[in-house]
Formats: sequence, structure tokens, C-alpha cells
Amino acid sequence: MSHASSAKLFTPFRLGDLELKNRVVMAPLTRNRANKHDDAPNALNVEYYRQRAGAGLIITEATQISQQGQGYIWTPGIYRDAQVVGWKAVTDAVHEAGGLIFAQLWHVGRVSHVSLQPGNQAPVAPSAVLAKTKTYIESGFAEVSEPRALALDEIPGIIADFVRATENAKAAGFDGIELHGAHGYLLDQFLRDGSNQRQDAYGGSIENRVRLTLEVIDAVTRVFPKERVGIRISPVSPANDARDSDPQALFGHLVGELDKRGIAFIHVVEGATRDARDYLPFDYQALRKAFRGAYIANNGFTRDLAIETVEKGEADLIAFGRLFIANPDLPERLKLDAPLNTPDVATFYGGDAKGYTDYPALAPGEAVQAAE
Ligand code: 8OZ
Repeated sequence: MSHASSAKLFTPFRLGDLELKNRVVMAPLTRNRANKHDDAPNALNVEYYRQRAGAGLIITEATQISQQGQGYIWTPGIYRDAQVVGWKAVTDAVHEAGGLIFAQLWHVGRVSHVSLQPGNQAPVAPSAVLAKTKTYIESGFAEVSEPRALALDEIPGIIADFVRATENAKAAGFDGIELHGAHGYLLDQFLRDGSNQRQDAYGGSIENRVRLTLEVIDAVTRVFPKERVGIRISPVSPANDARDSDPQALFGHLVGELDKRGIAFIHVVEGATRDARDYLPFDYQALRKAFRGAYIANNGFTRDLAIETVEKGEADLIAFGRLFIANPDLPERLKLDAPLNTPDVATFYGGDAKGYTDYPALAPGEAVQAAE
């Protein structure tokens, strides 16, 4: 097994019509540093993404498709003109630095707080079931608010918001989009029987619970070609109180339907988010085998495990989160087996350049040393 810089992880990968320069993906990472007045990306965010353009592919932090879709303070949006302008500066910088970047499109559903919602209304969800989870608002951590169930005639509006966000992503120069179908947010809430108690066409059977996600996929692939659309899922993660009685059957069915649609990738958070990879038994390779597009694996990968997983063909691409926070030049460091900077948890969410754009890349001398 090759653990050298010649490992497959460091070789190019063809994702649809795009050529990724390596198989190291920057995972979506919530950093809460958008403009405070309009949730638009700013010059600091441009610098952060530009520094990380050595990734084979960057997936942006989760980006709300509407104000209703926002669940945390100072996360960026992609529904207003100023936000599109802000994102255009990000994509320009990444492209100039030789990178590729997809926008992660997000509706939080019930994981929100009235203070973030239009008119301080209740957050929306498949069903009026409160999630046992916290969010953070201007004053700090807070329990999420009681949600209300979306009416059947509101669902086309949710799909329309995803479509508008996708049009905006295209206008902002993104190479594609990833739907946030993970971590107990709106699409995941519809998927799972722990949060979806609807009795209409969007609830009940697995076929009904996957309906919204597939309708969104069908709608956004009329804006971006299917080769430029992916989705993130987290089959067993308990993040944000996500629960389902049979994740293997649910996600097996979903991935089969995604395969028929020919989208670019599934991005799978294996295990519990930011926690154990073997949190619950689940056959991830069954999903990989059911899907002809690319498989991006994520969650707690080390250099060795990433190299091995790609070498064995168990994933095409590996997404790194926390290591990319602390190491702007992560692919180069991994390739050289150079030392890694340690991420500082205290500066993950919110703040300024500290813990955001001030992690050092390897100096040329260090790179030479590491290579020896
Ligand atoms: C950490 C903090 C807030 C949000 C996710 C978008 O878990 C998030 C998120 C992560 O997908």
C-alpha cells in the first residue's frame, strides 16, 4: 500500500466534465464570518477561500437559500444581489488561484430561532416537532424554536428558493452546487421518520419522504447540468436530533434514485458528525455500489486512512474539514507528509481573521525539508 506522495489521493480526478487536480476536497465548514448587515461574503472570506484553492475541489460553507433557511447568526446567504456580488469575488479568487468551487445550498428547516426568521415567525419543518438541539444567535447559544409544519402549498416555494439560489450560484461563477441533505436540516428532516410525520405525498413511505429532495434535484439540474450537482448526506449521524428507523433502506433508496438522475457525486458523512466513524453500523459501500457517479467520503479522515480508502477504491475523493481550517495548503502538506497545524476550536464559529486566515502555509524551506 502506497503511503508516499505518489498515492492516488494526490492524482487528478475527472468529476463529470471537470478535472480536479487532486482528490482532496475541502468540506463545507460553517465559520460565521459573513457581513453582519447583509450576510454577504466579504474580503476576509475571499482571502480564506483563495488560500485553500489547492484543494481538488472546495465546497463552500453551508449557504442559506432564503432568510427562512437561515439557522445561525452570520452565515452567508445566496438569495440577495449583494450576496451574489460577494460570492463572485470568492469564485474569481479561487479560479485565479487554480481552484474549483461548488456552493453548498442550505435550508435549515427546524434548526433555527425566531430571531433569525422573517418577521420573527416560527421556523418551518416537515412536521411541528421540536428538535433537541441548539443554535447560536447574536447573544450566544440558544435552544432552537418550536417549528411549524409547512403546508403542502408552501413546498413549491421551497423548491423555487433552491432554484433561485442555484441560478444565483451560477451567476456568482460557481462551478456547481452541493445540496445540503445532511445533519438534520430541512431536506434531511423530510427524509427521516423521526422528524417527518406528514400524511401527504411528502411523508409516510420512503418514496414519499425522498420526494422533496428528488424534486429539488430535478429542479436544480435544469439550472446547472447534472454533472455539476451533488448532494451531501449523513445516513447515521445524530447531528441536530436526526433520527430514522431504517437508514440503510432510506438512503439505499435515495441513492438509487440519485443514480438514475446521473448527478456528479454523493458526499457521505460516515458515522457521527465530528465524532466516531463507527457510531452505528452502516454499509456505506452499498451506497457506493448503487451509484455510478463519484463518492466523496468525509468525517475524521487521517492522511493514512484517506490514502488507503482511495487506493482501495472505496471512495473517489476524501473531504477534510477541521484539517482544512488549520492548514490552508492541506493537499501539499498531506502529499509531503509534512506536519499539520492544529485547529483552534475557540475560533471556529464567528470572529475575525484570527483562526481564519492566519494559519500559516508551509514556508518554501519547510516544504523542502518535509520532502526529504
Ligand atoms: C457547525 C455549526 C453550525 C452549522 C452542519 C452547517 O453541521 C453545519 C453547521 C456546523 O452541516
